[in-house]
Amino acid sequence: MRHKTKLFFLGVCAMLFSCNSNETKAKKIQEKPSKPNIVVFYVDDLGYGDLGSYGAVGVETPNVDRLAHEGIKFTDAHSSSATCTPSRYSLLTGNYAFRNNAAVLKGDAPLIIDKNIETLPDMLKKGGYKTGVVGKWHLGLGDGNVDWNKEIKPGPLEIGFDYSFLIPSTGDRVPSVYVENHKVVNNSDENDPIKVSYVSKFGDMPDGINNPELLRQKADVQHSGTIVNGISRIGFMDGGTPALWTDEDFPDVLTDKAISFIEGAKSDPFFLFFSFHDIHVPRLPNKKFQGKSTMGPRGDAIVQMDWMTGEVMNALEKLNLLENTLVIFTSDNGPVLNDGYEDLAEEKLGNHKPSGIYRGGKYSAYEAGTRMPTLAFWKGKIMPGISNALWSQVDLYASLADLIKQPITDNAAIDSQNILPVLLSSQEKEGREYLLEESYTLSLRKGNWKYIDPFPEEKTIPDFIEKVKNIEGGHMYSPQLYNLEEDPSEKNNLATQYPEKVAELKSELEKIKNK
Ligand code: NG6
Ligand code: CA
Repeated sequence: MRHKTKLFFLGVCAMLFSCNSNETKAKKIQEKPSKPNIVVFYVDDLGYGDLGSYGAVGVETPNVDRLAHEGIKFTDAHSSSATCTPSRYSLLTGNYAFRNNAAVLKGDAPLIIDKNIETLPDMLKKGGYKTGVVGKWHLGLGDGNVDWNKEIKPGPLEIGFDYSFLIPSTGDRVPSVYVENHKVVNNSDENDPIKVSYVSKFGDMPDGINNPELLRQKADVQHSGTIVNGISRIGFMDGGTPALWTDEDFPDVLTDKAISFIEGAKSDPFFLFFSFHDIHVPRLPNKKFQGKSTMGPRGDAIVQMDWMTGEVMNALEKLNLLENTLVIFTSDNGPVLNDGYEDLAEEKLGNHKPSGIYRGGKYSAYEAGTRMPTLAFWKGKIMPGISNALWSQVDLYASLADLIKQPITDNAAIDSQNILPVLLSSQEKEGREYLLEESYTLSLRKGNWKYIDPFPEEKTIPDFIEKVKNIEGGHMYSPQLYNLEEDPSEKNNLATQYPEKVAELKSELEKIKNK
């Protein structure tokens, strides 16, 4: 009897012990950081109003809208800047671009990201990720005087990416060739080396000024350099005939590369930065998409971008990765219609409003410069909803570091704030207290207040934004203050009415500048 009791007692103990250890195991598994794949769809020049789910008319975007309906649709998420290079710089470094004077780069500019800082892909790689970038780069390559016929570095592989397939600068800048890892693709003719100049015309290739009869789209003077594929570009190039791209192939080429990267990386967690050429100029959508909107090439390029997004999502679904992949969809800066080429973007606009209700667009200090259509999708993990939390793409660094529980190195990502809860739930309202918007000046948001820093008297306000681009730049010699709650379109400057608010935001801005 006694013996039996003892056995029973021992048995219960063993059970309890094993329960306990099971519990600890379960806890441990829970505590293990989740390492989902991360895909960032980064569209070029897509405005707040350019998607069906954000009110577009004249163009349908069912694939992207699916992410909006099944994930979080953000209404107050921002690119760091109203132009491309600075926004990309901030996203990949977690630092504001003004700290590095990062501005729109020429096509032969050296890499502007310091190899010694820990970038977003560096951080993710340390956390066990395979990292890849496919598409537009525009952050410079090489360290000055790049030779396009040799190894091109430093570039993405030197700042944390395992794989890169690039449009090196922009579609409207030479060289019009793809760069895969360190090499130009198909640069196969030794007797026809690639040469590039941003100073003057050279070589035998025709240009837009001397051979306008060869052009498929008329261009402004800046875009009247070397003609490739019937389109004149910014800058001059010669050689590399077998390597020259055909713009209409971008959707297939880039989507294939993105999907192959995913297929090759799927046994590790992976990070894919899929950086679209669309809907930047020159807008030359593939035949599959021509005439698919009522807005001409700009609308058709939106359809093309939607298709590319859908193809990558389908690939993730086929590979059974949707429940283990955080997808973020956003754009690098606000919309522009006429950005150098005559492609009927203005004429065919109809009732479509690329900036939605917001004022300005690309280059602008007003909201449409940086307020981006932004979505977060993660099947089974993120519940559908709309979020008006305030956050910036510069925050992706700290937020993704928290997601995968990877510490941030000292002095890295100094401007990035952890807004992970906002990224994962529309119920989480607490975004940033202050948000910086970069344009040709700096603006600061606090809640619904928006302050735009004036230009100093001695600096000339760039007038091409209004004059050439037909966009309200919002750059002035006096301070501006708007209350976006009552006045989302920034029509009533309240700076003289609320001097103390101006002073508060100005002093906060100074603190950020001097950090
Ligand atoms: C500008 C180009 C514009 C575009 C832009 C960069 C003018 C006159 N020209 O210099 O066409 O290429 O640079 O666009 O503005 S971005 O999206 O890469 O920032
Ligand atoms: Ca852009």
